[in-house]
Amino acid sequence: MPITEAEKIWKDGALVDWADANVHVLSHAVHYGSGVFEGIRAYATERGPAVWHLDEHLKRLFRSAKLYHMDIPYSVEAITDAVREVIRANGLDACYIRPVVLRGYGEMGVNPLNAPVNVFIATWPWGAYLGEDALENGVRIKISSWRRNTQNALPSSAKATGQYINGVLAKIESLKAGYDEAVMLNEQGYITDGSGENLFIVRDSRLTTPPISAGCLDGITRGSVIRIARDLGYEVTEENLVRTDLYNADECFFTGTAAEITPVREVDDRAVGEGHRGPVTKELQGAFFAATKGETEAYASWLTYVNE
Ligand code: PPE
Repeated sequence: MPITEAEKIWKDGALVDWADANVHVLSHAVHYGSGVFEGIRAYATERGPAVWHLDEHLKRLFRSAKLYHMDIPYSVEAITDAVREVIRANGLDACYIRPVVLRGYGEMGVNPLNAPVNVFIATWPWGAYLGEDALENGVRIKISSWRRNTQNALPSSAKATGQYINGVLAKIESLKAGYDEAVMLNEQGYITDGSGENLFIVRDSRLTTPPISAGCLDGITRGSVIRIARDLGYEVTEENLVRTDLYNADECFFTGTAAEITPVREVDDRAVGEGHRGPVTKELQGAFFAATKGETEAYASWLTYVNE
């Protein structure tokens, strides 16, 4: 979807104009996908913009970088300050935040170790990921014919740019076939995640989501939803799912920073439950969005207020 531009981007320690946050075409990351990134959201609250789970996202960013032997030349504290600074500079209330750490310009060849590491943090307003009415009416998804990359090829615990070319194949296939999103199976045939979302099903008021070991990203929204659901009294299990578990579910929904909690109303042309957003999904959305606005005391520590 088209980007709504903001004014500034943080680049290697300073704010630069949006148009000047560039990389050279011969940067290592352009050719070999050697970057790691995060997707974070800030929400509007009564106390100004607040970043949702900033600490957890930055921890994952540093873990992803470590896996690929990229030394981020800033501390977690410095990146935390930079996120706050760029949101303030852009005057944004609610926004999406995209830190990306990449192997830059200097040498060609697969060996990344001599390429410099560049850090960018962009922020811009980003609405509902899967379309404006998706949060209420749900999306139609397809089980992809493309398998999810296996753990010993591209480890799904890292959020690396190059790994997303796997999701790109699945996403294209689903869109060309007239669906909104794809879900990939792993080589064993178990459900992993969507091209940019984790997945949950609800059956007899019990929630199930695939375990991280199936090969899905260890989603931060997934973690928040597990906690919120348990606090609401639901049983939540992490268990391998096969495609028919989706067909036979009472409810199904995606979680993700961009997708938030998006109901799935149809899987492979089969209506899930009643074919529209179910009551458990709706309840979880209510609790989730209240927490993002700072309205839930129990989850207050999940927010970092930008102006305080
Ligand atoms: N699985 C994948 C493959 C994934 O990319 C995401 C996030 C998730 C699960 C959910 O993780 P979390 O955001 O921590 O709850 N996808 C990010 C990028 C989407 C994009 O199109 O770019 C996001 O949601 O920000």
